[in-house]
Amino acid sequence: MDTNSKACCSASRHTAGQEQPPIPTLEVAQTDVPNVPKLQDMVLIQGGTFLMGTDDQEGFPSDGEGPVREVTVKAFYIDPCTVTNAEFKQFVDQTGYMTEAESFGWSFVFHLFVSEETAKQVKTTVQQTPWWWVVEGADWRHPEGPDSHVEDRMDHPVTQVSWHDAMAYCRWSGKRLPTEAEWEFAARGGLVKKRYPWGDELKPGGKHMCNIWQGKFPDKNNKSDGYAGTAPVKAFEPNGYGLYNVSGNVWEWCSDWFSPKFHIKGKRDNPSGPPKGEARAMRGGSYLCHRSYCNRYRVAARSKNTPDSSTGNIGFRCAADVSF
Ligand SMILES: [Cu+2]
Repeated sequence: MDTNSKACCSASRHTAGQEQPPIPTLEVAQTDVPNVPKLQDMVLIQGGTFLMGTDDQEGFPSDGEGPVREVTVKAFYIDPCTVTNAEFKQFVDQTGYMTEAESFGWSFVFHLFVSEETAKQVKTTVQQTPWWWVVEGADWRHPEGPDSHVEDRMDHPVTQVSWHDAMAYCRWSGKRLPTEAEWEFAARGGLVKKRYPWGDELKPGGKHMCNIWQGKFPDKNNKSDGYAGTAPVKAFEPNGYGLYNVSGNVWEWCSDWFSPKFHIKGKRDNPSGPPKGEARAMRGGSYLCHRSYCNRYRVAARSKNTPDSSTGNIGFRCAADVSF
């Protein structure tokens, strides 16, 4: 099999073959004055020039991981962690915001997490990635369907949030999504041309460094890293800049439109991606990534999804400008 054509481990809304209701309105109410970001809780990245991308043989050239190129980013702030369920709840409590999964009435849940009861109502799975089931009533509060809840994992990353939802949260918090270049600069933690945020070896000294899949994808996860689904946002060691879980755990939305080619000729000074597109970039891989199928927990790996899509393995991390 051509490994370059392997799909990523997430699923997009249009692949479910469901009839789509009209695009929901996603504006946060006008009366909500955006908060001032708490910069003291963020990591200041000084910016500079770095080697972005990879020509790694283990990579997916068709994703546009290469070529390795010099890219410059300006100074910016980034959150050490992805947004948690607790933080997202605060946003929803204050604004009454309704996510896209709630508007559509369903979201994608990984098959092993669906209860027997909920499984009875599942009619649709994704053809190319049959481990994604369309579950009615799945949303950020109920990531595995109506009979699940996040109350015992408020310090885990929020999931089942679309790119639009992430943008709404960013507006409310006074922050923004990082560009792909900023994300990769920060995720590398100061290391140069390394495969992972901590170095070139996946498990240095046999130690698990991130939350990905162990076992046989997609049916047997032996959880030797301690987790089948999401892990708390501060699980595992942070990278050299103090960022947690840039590899694995959940995919992280970036602000760029995704293109596998645009960056080859695009500007390399604070690049922000193509002017238009169909899907938004995501970085970092997730707890579903496995060497045999989707090793996109590498720091240069890329993926994409449509901005209205949500799954149980996509979340986001916020950034902010240095001056306001
Ligand atoms: Cu993956």
